This record gives sequence, C-alpha cells and structure tokens, in this order.
Amino acid sequence: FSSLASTATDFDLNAYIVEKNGPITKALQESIVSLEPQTAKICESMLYSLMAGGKRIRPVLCLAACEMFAGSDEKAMPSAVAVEMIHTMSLIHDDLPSMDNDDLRRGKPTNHVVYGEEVAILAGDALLSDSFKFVAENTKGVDPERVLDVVVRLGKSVGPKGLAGGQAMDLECEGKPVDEVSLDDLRWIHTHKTAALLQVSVAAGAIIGGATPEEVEACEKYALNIGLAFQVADDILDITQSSEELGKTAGKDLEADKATYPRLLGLDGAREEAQRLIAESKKALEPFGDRAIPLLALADYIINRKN
Ligand code: GRG
Repeated sequence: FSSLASTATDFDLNAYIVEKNGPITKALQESIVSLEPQTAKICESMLYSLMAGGKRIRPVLCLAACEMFAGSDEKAMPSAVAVEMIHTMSLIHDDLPSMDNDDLRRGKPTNHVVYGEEVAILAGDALLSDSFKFVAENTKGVDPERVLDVVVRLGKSVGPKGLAGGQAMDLECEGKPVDEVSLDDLRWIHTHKTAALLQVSVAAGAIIGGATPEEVEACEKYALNIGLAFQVADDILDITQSSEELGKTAGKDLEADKATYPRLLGLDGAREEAQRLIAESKKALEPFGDRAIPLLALADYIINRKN
C-alpha cells in the first residue's frame, strides 16, 4: 500500500474533518429536543455532555466508511449520531464518583459535577436508549435488514463483549498486583472498552453504504487495529505529556502502579506496537484502493494526535 500511503499524504484530513463536523454537530444538537418542562433537566444534562466538544472520531469514521461504499452522509448520519451518543454515555459513566471520579472532562466540569450524580446516571442511560431509537427511527432509504443489523451491532458493542465488559475487566485488573496483568489481559480490555465502539462506528457506516459481509469484516479489522493503536498511543501520551508538563522522567512514570503498554513493552516497544497496529489496520483496507484514503489518513491521525 506504499502508493496509497503517498496519495494519502496529499489528502487534507483537517479539511475533511471540518467538512464532516459541521453536519455532525448540527445532527447531534437536533437529536435531543425537550418538548415539555418535565424533560428539560435531563435533556439539558444529555446535551451538555453531547455538545461539550470532543474530536468526533467515531461519527467521522462512520461517515467515511459509508462514503467508501459510495453511500451518502445523510443515510449514515443517524448511525453517526448514535455512536457519539453511546461514546458520550460511556464518558459520563466513566467519570462518576463510583468509577474514575473525575471533575473535569475536555476542560469542562463533568456531568455529575454540574447536574448531580443521579441525573448524570440517568442522562447516560437515556443517551444509550435514545441511540438505538435514533437509528431505527431516522435511517431513511436503507434496507430495513441493514438497519436491524446496525442496531444489533450497536447493542453488542455496549454489552458484556463491548464497553461494559471491557470496563468490568479493567476494574478487575486494577484490583490485582500489576505484574499479574498480562499483555493478553490488556488487549482484551482495550478490544472491548475502546475498539468495540470504533468497530461498530465503521461497520455501521459500511453496512448502511451497502458493503458485503466480507467488506464489513475488513472494515472491522481496520477498526480493531486502530482501536488498539489508539490505546497504545494514549498510554504513550500519558508518559510523554506528563514528563513534559511535570518535568518527570519517563522511567519514573513507567513504575506507576498500573498495567500499561509502555510498562509491559517499554516505551520503544510500545511505539513499535502502535506502528505495527496501524500498519495492520491499513492492510485490511487494501482491497478498497483509493476509496480508503480518508480512513487511511484517520488511522495515521489516531496515533499522531496530541490529545
Ligand atoms: C453503562 C453500559 C454502560 C457502559 C459504560 C464506563 C464504561 C461502561 C465504559 C468506559 C468506556 C471508556 C470511557 C473507554 C475509553 C474510551 C476512550 C478511548 C475515550 C476517549 O475517546 P476520545 O479521545 O474522546 O475520542 P473525545 O473527548 O475526543 O470524544
């Protein structure tokens, strides 16, 4: 894919993301409407987190995958909104006092800090159930069997073999001595906690765009590898950023009491692993030739990002 990689260098990913983000932001804003005073509070809380910024990687992946099969943004937009709703739910719940207990997310007070823990839990639940409703109700001009396939996959991506399972295993491993957590454990956690939602984002776009089951599978392979690379890059950023910001040595951070890729593979090993995963993800898209350029560029962006 070396010729593709050089074509992808000319591709303006920033412009592509900006172009997609306008309609995505509008669709997200319009996806939650409170029509009566009784729902004002919970809708405000849902919208607060949904519109609090974020890179919108998942909706962009969804639209880009649909486009690869010549499908329109309009058809894939309900799925793009749904994956961002699910992502937002997972962040609200992840920040709760009983989970990570974070006060800030994307530089703003977290949902429970603004609306209280009870409302934050309910806002997350409401975003999750609305995501399924939103796809089923608003996807137009697509074979209903394809829409049903998307809804089933969305459900799976949040269940025990998705976000919830990945988070549960993460919590279980956090309770263990760090040297009892293996690389396989770490991969299982990130496959489910992070990659599953990226996989369904790309798969949903592909399915809506008219992909065959084999083509959907290739897209999922791409997304699994970018998901894992994303997490390796995150672990690396944690070390490099905190050493820059706090003047710490990387070696000191590597001793932190948590299983991470740099801890298990060393910093250079983790960097190599991220490159290997990105190469794997690109390989999965070889059958699609130049039509894969936006997704290939997104793969590079994911490991080169600074936040
Ligand atoms: C309640 C059913 C249920 C599930 C939620 C809390 C939880 C279970 C799962 C945690 C999932 C989680 C927070 C995974 C980390 C995902 C991740 C890589 C987040 C950061 O994504 P970015 O960088 O964030 O795309 P932005 O801010 O850009 O949107």
